[in-house]
Amino acid sequence: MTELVKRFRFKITVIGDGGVGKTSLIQKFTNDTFSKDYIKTIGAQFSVFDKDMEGDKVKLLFWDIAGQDDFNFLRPAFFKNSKAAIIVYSLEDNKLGKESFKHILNWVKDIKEFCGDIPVVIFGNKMDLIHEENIDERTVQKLIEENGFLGYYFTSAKTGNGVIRAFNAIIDELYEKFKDLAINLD
Ligand code: G3D
Ligand code: MG
Repeated sequence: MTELVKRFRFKITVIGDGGVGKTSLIQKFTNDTFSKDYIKTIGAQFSVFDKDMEGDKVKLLFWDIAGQDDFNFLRPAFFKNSKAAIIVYSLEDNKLGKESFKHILNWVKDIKEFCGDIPVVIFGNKMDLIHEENIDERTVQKLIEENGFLGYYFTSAKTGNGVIRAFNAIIDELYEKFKDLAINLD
C-alpha cells in the first residue's frame, strides 16, 4: 500500500517597517518575483515556495505589503488565515534601525488582533551593513523571551547570509505543528 501524500498550504505574513528588506528577503528565498497586476489590485503581494517534507508537499505563501500607505483598510484581509508571521527589522545603525526595532511591538499587536496566537519569528536584516560584534543580542533575546517569539535570526537579503536558515526555521516549525493534524489544510 502506498502511503498517502499530504498537502499543506501555509500563509506566512512578512511584516515590518518600510525599507527593512521584506520584499528583498522573500525574493531572495523564493527566487520569485511578484506580479505587478496583483500588487496594484490589492496593495499586497505574495510569493509561493514549494517544499517536500518527509514525503509531504508543503506550499508556502509569503505575503508582503506592497506599500505602507493606505494599509489600514487592508489589514484584516492581509492578515487573514496567516499561520505564522515574520517580523523584519533593520540592523542598520541609523534611524530606520532604531525605529524598526522599536516598532516590532506595534506589529505584534496587529498579529495578536488579527491572527491570535500564531508562531512569530524575528529577522534582523541587513547584517552585511554592520559588524557582528555590534549587534545587541541581549536586548533582542530579552524581547524574544518577553513576547514568546519562536526565535530570532540575523539575515542579509543582499549577501544571502542567514536567509535560508531563517526561513526554514519557521517552515519546519509549521510543518511539525500541523503534519499530524490535517490533510489539505487551508
Ligand atoms: P521593504 O520591502 O521592507 O520595504 P525592500 O524593503 O526589500 O524594498 O528593501 C529596501 C532597501 O533595502 C532596498 O534598497 C534593498 O535593496 C535594501 N536591502 C534590503 N535588504 C538588504 C540587506 O540585507 N542589505 C543591504 N545592504 N540592503 C538591503 P533600495 O536602494 O533599492 O531602496
Ligand atoms: Mg516591500
